[in-house]
Amino acid sequence: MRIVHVSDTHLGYTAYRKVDEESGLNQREIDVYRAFESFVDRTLELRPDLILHSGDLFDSVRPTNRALSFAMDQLHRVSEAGIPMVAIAGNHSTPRLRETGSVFRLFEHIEGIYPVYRGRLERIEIGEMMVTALPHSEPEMMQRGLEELKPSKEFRYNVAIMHAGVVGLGVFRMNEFNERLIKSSYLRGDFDYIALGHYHEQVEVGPTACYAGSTERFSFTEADHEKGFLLIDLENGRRRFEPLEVREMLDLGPVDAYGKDPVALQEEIESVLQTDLHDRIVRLTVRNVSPSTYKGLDFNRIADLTGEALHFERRFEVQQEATSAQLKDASLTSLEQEFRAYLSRRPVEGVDKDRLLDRGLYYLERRLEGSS
Ligand SMILES: [Mn+2]
Repeated sequence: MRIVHVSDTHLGYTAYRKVDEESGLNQREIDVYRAFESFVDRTLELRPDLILHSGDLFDSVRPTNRALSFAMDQLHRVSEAGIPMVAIAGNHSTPRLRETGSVFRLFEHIEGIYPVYRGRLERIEIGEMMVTALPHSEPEMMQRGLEELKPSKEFRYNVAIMHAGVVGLGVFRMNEFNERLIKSSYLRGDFDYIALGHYHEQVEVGPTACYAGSTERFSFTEADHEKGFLLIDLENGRRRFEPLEVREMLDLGPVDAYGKDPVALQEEIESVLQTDLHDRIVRLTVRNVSPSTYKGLDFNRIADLTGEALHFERRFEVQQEATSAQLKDASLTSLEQEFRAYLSRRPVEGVDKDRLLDRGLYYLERRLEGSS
C-alpha cells in the first residue's frame, strides 16, 4: 500500500511583475501551475494506491476561473488514472463566512476525488484503508476533531490528514491570521501515517507524521527548501522525497555596511551579485547603511547587474539617528503584527483596546480573503 502526500500547492498564486511571453500571464502563476502539473505527471508514473492533499490547494478562497479550470483538468487526470485522492481545505481555501460557500464542492462530482471542506472531522473508507481527515475548521471544531482522532481497528491501514501548524518541541507555523495550531501530542504514533499541511518545508514532526511542504517557493524564507512531495510505503514505513524542479530563489547577503564608505560598499555589493541570477528570484539584504553611504551608491549599476533576474528586490536597512528603518521594498513581517504594534503604540479612548484589536483583525482577515 503506497500513498503520495502533497500539500500547499497554492494554485492561483501570483507575484512580481514578470509576465510569461507565451501566455501573457504572470510568470509565477505559470510556475505554480507547472509544479502542480509535474507532480501529477510523476504521480501517474508512480501509480500509488492513494493521494493525500493536505490543504491550500488554492491560494485564495475564491480562485480565478483560470486556477479553477486548471485544477479541474488536473484532478480529472488523477481520476481517469483510477487513483483515489483525498483533499482537505486549508486556511487559504476556507471562507470565514459560511455563506461564501466552498469551491471544493465542485470536486465532489469527480469520481474518486474526496474533498473534505465542511469544517469538521470526516472519515473516508478507501478499500482496506480508513482516512481520518481534519480540514481547517473553527477552533472548537478543530479541538473536537483532535479529540476524536483515533485509528479504527476494523481497518488494516489507518492514515490521518490535517491542515495546521504544530507546536511541541519544535514550532512549525506560518504566522498567518487564521492558522490553527495543534499540540504535537495529538500526532499519535498508532496511525500508519499522518499527512500534515500548512508548514511549507518538508519535515518530519512525529513518529509517523510529516509535512510534505509546498510544491513551490512562496517567500524568501523558503529560498533554501527543496520542493516536492512524499511517497510513503505503509508496509515498511519507508518514505521517499520526490523533488520537483522549480525556479531558484536566492536570498543574498546580508552585507554589513557598518563603517563602509560608498565605494567600499558598492564593491562588496557587486561581488555578492557576481553569481548566476538569470531567471532567478533574487533578494539582496544590506544592513547598517548610513544615510550618506546610501546616497553615494550607484543604483543604476546595481539595476544593470541584476537585470537578468526574474525578480530582484533590495532590502537596505538605513540607519536613522538612533533607530534603523528599512527603505525601499520593505516587506511587512505580517499585517497582523504591524496592526498589533500600531495599536499598542496608540492611546485609545472610549473603547476597549482588545475589542478594537479583535475587530481590526477580523476585518483585515476578511479583506485578505476577498483579495486574490
Ligand atoms: Mn495553510
